[in-house]
Amino acid sequence: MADPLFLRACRREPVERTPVWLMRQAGRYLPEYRAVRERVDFLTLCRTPELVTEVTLQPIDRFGFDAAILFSDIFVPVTAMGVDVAFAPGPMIAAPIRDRRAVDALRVPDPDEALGFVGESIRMLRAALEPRGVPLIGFGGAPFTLACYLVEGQGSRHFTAFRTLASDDPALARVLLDRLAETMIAALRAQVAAGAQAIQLFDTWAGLLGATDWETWSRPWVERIFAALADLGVPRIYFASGAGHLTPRFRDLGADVVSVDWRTPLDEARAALGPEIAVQGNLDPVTLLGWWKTVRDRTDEVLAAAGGAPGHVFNLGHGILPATPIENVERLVAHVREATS
Ligand code: 1CP
Repeated sequence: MADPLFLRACRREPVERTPVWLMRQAGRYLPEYRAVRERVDFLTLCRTPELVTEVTLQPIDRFGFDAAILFSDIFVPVTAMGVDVAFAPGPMIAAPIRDRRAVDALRVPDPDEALGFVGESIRMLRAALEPRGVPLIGFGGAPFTLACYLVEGQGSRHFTAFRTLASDDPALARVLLDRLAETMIAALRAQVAAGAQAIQLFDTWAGLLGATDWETWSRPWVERIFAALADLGVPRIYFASGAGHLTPRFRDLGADVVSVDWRTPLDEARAALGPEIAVQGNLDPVTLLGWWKTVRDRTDEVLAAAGGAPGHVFNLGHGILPATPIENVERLVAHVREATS
């Protein structure tokens, strides 16, 4: 059997039609996901391989997406570093990491020991996905984005706490980022060893940074992670939101695919990235809350901007919103299929 469309598109090989999946495709907009969450809390769900498998497959079986993404969270490996994280619904850090003692206390966990449930989930998923012909994406958080939450303690508009720490005590900020990068390298290599066929690195908040600060506080650790995955031969995808001003800088990051948010048209992203990087995206998730006719027109605009050249994976510009009507997702998938075959 030929390689799945998604993997071929990531490698910029020709495909019969454009593959489609959506960030956060398993989640609260699905009644069957909410039913599982009524029974278990979020972290218990992430730590139970049978339930991870069930909710990861929910959107695959409902919509026929061309890729599955492991159901987990960027903070799952962080819990294994010895950080007390709760979800409400976003991550809440019981004791924000703000001084040398807190940074020194962070362990770099052995994923086989501390995150065995992730490997087990991936093995169960691969067995279930193989007959469906659907590949599995593993993922992790980029050190800058993880550090934003760890120092702030929770989500924030500006994440001033980490950015102030970086300016007041750059040496300490670097130790924190080093520790996070080491953890992510081990966790992501373990995901691939268990069967993940591509890796997406979420640097959601990178767009907060100006170009110089992104070069100083995000790039070195993302480069290190991608370099440490290079020998595994799986596509490496980088996602940053609100990062149009940084896109030309993603050319030599070690990413095979750049996931572009809705603010930057894909033809502009492609021009900035050059011919050797595939693009993923980039419908505005808010579009899916409106009339189908608008969804269709905007989807056609995304496909036109992606152009005919190989190397496009259709996706949203960020995660699907909980209020999204299911019918729009069904029609979106059918439309991308029909319009590109
Ligand atoms: O059921 C619930 O109440 C929990 C909601 C939820 C879900 C469904 C959280 C808490 N995480 C997840 C799953 C999740 N998180 C996935 C699953 C795979 C998928 O289907 O795509 C992924 C890839 C993530 C990644 C993630 N978590 C990111 C990066 C991606 C992004 O969307 O920007 C970030 C920033 C987080 C933190 C986080 N965890 C949960 C929430 C609600 C948040 C965001 C909080 C915030 O906005 O600051």
